[in-house]
Amino acid sequence: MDQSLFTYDIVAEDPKTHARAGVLHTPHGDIPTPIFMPVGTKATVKGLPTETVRELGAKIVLANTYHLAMRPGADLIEEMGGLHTFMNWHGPILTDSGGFQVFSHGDAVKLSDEGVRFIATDYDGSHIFWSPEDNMAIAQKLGSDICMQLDQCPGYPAERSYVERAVELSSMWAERCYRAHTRPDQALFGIVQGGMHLDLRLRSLAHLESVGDFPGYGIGGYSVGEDHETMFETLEPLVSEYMPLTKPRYLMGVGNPTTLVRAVAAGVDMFDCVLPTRTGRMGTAFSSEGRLNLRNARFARDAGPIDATCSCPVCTGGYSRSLIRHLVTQKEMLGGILLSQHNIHFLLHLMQEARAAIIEGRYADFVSSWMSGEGAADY
Ligand code: PRF
Ligand code: ZN
Repeated sequence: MDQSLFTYDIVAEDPKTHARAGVLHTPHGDIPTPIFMPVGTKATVKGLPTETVRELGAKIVLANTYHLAMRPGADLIEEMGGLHTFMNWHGPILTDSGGFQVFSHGDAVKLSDEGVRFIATDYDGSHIFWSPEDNMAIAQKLGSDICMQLDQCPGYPAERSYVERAVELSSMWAERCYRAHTRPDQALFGIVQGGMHLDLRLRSLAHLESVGDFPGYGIGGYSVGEDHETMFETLEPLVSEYMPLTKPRYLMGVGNPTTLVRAVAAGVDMFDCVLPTRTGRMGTAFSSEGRLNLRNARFARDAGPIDATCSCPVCTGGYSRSLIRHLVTQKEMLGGILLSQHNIHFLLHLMQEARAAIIEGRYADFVSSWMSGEGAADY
């Protein structure tokens, strides 16, 4: 498959860490890396009009094939002109495969060599079967710029034999997705699995490299219940020593600010997570002082912004902690909307700062100053 539209230029490499700054080219625009990608599972970054998402500085958003295939359906979206037109976002879009739903659905999925059978517990309870080919057909109808292979994400802790089987299945499916994927204006990324076992991760990676020339690689199966140190024990060597230098590396489902800062040092380029929007809707803000719970009574008479060091439209626009506390405790929808904006800005801005530091060759200092700051304490 010709994937020549998706070249990845490395712009700078940090001298003391494995961090790099790059530009990933896609048909709907260029993506500067490292980058955080806001999640719009059901064709919407919850609560935010797309122009707001763009004004916050997002360069690419996520959507999910499983959820969109359930409602409103891939045929309908195709009929409406494809996902970009449908969701009124004309920049790059990445669609995840449904591999994470294999994990989050627990007992409501049955796996076989042939594919996944989901019991659609979050919709109408219908049973649907997806082969890797079905998954690719859906992704190609949606027309995202980047789609992900169908994979199996094991939880943690898990028996080694279970993780080994997940690698085997994901490898087999990678091959079938690769063969079934034919859209030259859409990139297909393989996904490295293997849990907390470096040898299994390397087996998974070697298999992907033998399948073909993927224009990028997802790193799945982390942030599934393990602690940070356990994650970095295998993530760090995997990324810094073994993953191909010239391809973008996407750490899936990770949005913790401190984890982002450290993973960039290991050489990760792309991240996505529901954390900024999901916790925002619950009243939580990222800040230079760590995580803040805006429901707390100590903010009742606080006239200041969420974070005095933040340049987001909420913090510079006159919205006080006092007002936001009132909104979230009263379940007024503006509370979650404002916090989602602030939190997305926080991660986009963190990655912009990281990129500037890499380009100036001072990323090691950036990491140490982040790790010693108040903001890192909580994460
Ligand atoms: N696979 C897929 N999507 C994902 C993951 C995965 O392992 C994760 C793991 N944190 C998040 N999203 N396909
Ligand atoms: Zn802000």
